[in-house]
Amino acid sequence: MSDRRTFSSKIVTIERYILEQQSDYPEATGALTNLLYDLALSAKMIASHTTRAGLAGILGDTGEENVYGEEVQKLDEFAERTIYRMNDHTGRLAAMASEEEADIIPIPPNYPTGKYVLMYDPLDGSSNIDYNVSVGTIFAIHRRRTLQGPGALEDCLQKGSNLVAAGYIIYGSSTMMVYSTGRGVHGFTLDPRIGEFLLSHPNIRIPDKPKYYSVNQGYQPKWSPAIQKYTAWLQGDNDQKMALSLRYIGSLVADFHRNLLAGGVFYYPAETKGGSKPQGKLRLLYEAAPLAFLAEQAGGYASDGTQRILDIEPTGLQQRVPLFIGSRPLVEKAEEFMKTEEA
Ligand code: FBP
Repeated sequence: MSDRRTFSSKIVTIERYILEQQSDYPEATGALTNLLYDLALSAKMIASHTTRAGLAGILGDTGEENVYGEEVQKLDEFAERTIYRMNDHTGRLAAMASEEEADIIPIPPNYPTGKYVLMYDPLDGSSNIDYNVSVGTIFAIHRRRTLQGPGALEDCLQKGSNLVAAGYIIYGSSTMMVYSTGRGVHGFTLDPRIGEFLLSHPNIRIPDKPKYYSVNQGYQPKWSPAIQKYTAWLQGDNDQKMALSLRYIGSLVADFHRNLLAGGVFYYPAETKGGSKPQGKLRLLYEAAPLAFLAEQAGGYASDGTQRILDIEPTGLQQRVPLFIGSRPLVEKAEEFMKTEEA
């Protein structure tokens, strides 16, 4: 009989881990725990489609357009429906809001409401689905502000620093769920043989020595001089030792995930020279703020170039912000370049 001590690495499911974390909060009601469970289950259902996307007749678009006039991919719609159906009847939520919808999503009147609000991007990077590139789901959880009954817009328009929890699921070579409840960032890999998310990346910290910079350099002519100089600095113009390697997938969750594990910076700047994105492309509530929460929990930082993403007071559900996120020194350097430009 082999010596059991040789393989002592604990097998920890996400459910068990969430429950263990909850036990540190004697006052906890279990609502947040169960909400994270439901998101993990939604992820498994979506993953069961992404992993066989080419077969499942789920490639391509639905022929409909979303609030931004973008084509809605079938998988997008499936992900949207799955997350909604998993959470509309549980009594844990006051309201939801989706990157795909113009307004907040009320809880059906025949179901009870609860103390949290769920913001989500059902399938980020969806323009990459047909090319078998990793895509992701991003979620953010706030405590409601309104006292009771149906949730309202003000429950959703909260600063990132108020977040109770945030995370993403990446549907890539493996499916992973990475989240934080404000006590570190933890990654779980889905084992399709047993259908369980198992702890694979406890306490993720962004490495001190960065490797990559991630930006769509195709837009460079539309950037401000400060961003041009910043990009040159990342390429080691001033100090070759600094030169980072460029990696850009064009799927935010995949680009963020790589830099979280390997060290680096992802940025989607504003286009100030005649571009079509004066505030960048990414949405504050569904993309920038939840990932900023994770970045800071992993020792990194996120900024719009002039201020901390988590301090930005949202003005609308579809608000876009320029985003610089990842290794703290690299993001602070972007702020430095932007400041010189302002001076
Ligand atoms: P969607 O929310 O429409 O998927 O757009 C977001 C996104 O695809 C991000 O995942 C990615 O970082 C970015 O847009 C890519 O934009 P671009 O093609 O302009 O580089």
